[in-house]
Amino acid sequence: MVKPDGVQRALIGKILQRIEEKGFKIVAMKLALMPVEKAKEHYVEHVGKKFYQDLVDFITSGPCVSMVIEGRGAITAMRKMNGATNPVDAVSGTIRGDLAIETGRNVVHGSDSTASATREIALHFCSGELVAYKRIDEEWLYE
Ligand code: DAT
Ligand code: MG
Repeated sequence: MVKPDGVQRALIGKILQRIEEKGFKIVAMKLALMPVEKAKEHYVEHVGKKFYQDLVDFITSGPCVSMVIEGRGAITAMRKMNGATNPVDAVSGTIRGDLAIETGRNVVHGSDSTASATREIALHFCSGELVAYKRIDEEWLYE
């Protein structure tokens, strides 16, 4: 997900380019303003933490671009491509390392496990919004 800061800073294209060039397939994508109730559900694991309210306020402060990424090892690889939560710790070459400064404005979200991906996909997309298709370079991306 490209968070509201990424959308406002016109970084959608740059972020999508990294994902496409890596070889991952975008099988669903939308720009939407997240309703507060959905934001609370999205960040349910952080309920009770001191930054929770700021997180909900921020993620609902403008549109996000949500997408479903498919590819071998996509969850782990996307987390690595996103970089460490605190951009100060995110290495160069990662999205947060290259494009962000503070934890609360770290440009992207990525599901951290199969379980959270399943939960988050169901929260942000209907099953009919996921599109199965073949990319023409797949046989050059996979052995
Ligand atoms: P990530 O987004 O890398 O999965 P997370 O799930 O621990 O990180 O936290 C979700 C978001 O909450 C994170 O992207 C930014 C914010 N956040 C995390 N830890 C924070 C902290 N200590 N202070 C302020 N915001 C924080
Ligand atoms: Mg997380």
